[in-house]
Amino acid sequence: PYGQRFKSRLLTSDPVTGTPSKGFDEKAYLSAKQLKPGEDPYRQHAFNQLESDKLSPDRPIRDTRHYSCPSMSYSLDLPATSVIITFHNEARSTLLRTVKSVLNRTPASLIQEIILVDDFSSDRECPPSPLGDPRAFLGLIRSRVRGADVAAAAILTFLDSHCEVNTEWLQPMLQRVKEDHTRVVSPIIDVISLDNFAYLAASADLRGGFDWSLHFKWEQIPLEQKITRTDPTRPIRTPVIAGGIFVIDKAWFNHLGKYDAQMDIWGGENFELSFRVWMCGGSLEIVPCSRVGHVFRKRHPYNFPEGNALTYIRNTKRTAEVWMDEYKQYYYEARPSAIGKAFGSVATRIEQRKKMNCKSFRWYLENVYPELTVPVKEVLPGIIKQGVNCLESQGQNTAGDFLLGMGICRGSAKSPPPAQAWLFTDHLIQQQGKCLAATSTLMSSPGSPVTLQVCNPREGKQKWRRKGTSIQHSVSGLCLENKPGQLATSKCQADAQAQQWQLLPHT
Ligand code: UD2
Ligand code: MN
Repeated sequence: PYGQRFKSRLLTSDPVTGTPSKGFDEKAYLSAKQLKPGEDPYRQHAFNQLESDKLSPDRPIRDTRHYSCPSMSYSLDLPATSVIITFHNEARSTLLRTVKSVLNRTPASLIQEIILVDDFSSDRECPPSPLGDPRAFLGLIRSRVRGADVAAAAILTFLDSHCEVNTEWLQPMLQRVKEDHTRVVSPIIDVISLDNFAYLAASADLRGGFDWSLHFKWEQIPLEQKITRTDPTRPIRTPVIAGGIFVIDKAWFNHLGKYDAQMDIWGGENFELSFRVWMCGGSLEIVPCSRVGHVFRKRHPYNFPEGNALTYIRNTKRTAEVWMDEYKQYYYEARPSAIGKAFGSVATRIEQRKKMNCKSFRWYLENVYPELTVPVKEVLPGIIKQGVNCLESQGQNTAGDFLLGMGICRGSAKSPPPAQAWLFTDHLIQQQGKCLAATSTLMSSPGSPVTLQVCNPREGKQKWRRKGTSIQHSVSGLCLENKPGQLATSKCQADAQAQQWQLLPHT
């Protein structure tokens, strides 16, 4: 019975006895778990179950894709996938609608199977799960690994248990993974209202981001990318994925070490997987022509045996300890309650990282997520020297712009005149609240003038880093150059005199 799979139809046979069934009785399944009169419809699932129960499992939803998506064509031999849905005490109407939306909106040839992993639901009335009967909560992370391990297809597709997939949701994602098996791809996640179950289009300009406490947030794609984005069907590179809905090559998932099986219940696994994918040679992207709706909730409708805060700390702390190198200090600064908390052993995960020869977190920050600012900590006052000249501020012009130029060094490194004294913080080069900035809108094109602006630690134009004797603009990767008459960014050249800077600290 453990080998039984649902072949594009719901329960064609009893998973335990193998007896062919007369098809799946949706009505009986749904009516067995209806709300009692007067019961709070939000209590059990943290969404309005009454509204969900009213809707058909086959309800139509609006096609929310960009109008140029329907004319896209995809390979005729896309690989089939195993869809894996883990759930704990999911409402029957939402779970059934998730499964039926997949059956209704996916070509049968692309679905090898739909694997439902019942993570020890307390309301279970079904026969024992084909995956065995855990005597305790596995949590969503270990449940997904159980599902992935039995999956028969070469491609895995994960879904939450309260989703509705939209028109042609799967093809564009399978296409990307077929072209390059190291890509891990997500759809745009539309919003299904937790109050009335309306299906609402999400913005197509968002990607996954986070702060140093490892708190996930949706953020606007950087302005620079937005300006150069001419094709709205093109995938969006994302530093992290939200976690629940993605497609990954099974062999690649296994090669990368699946999930950290010592993470409990919920949370943090999306960072761990995202860092791992990027740092170990893959990439993460959001495919805008794929849309999947999801019911976003405001609270967890299930209990955490150790409490929800401690579990989140344990999971994110394991992530920080394995993947964030020296940058983990910023995680602890942002989440001091994690200091000293137990998190189990991460030895085998670190070993796995070494074996795969993964890149550093510094590499990740510089190449994948330069917009994440390192908190200002060390402040080194000093001068910035080239030959006999020093970088200096030169007042304001009549238009009110702050002027920057080179002038002969005066005083000493220890006691420079105020106009030649700079503070080098982790990212900013500043003087009395004004910061060096690559000012053109398209900062990645060489030749952008470098001037002074009022400091804003979140402004990509103002982010610099030292690289040997050069000063590199973090976002564009271009180098600060002393051009005749003005300072500008330029293609980095190790032997260019005009790009060599001595940073003499004022100690
Ligand atoms: C988001 C993700 C979710 C997961 C989580 C971080 C989306 C749309 N959702 O939270 O997939 O990555 O962030 O961990 O990106 N479940 C179990 N066992 C448990 C707890 C939950 O199987 O012990 C199931 C649950 O029924 C659901 C899925 O796991 O199908 C995700 O749980 P959620 O919906 O409560 O998480 P969500 O959407 O807030
Ligand atoms: Mn969810």
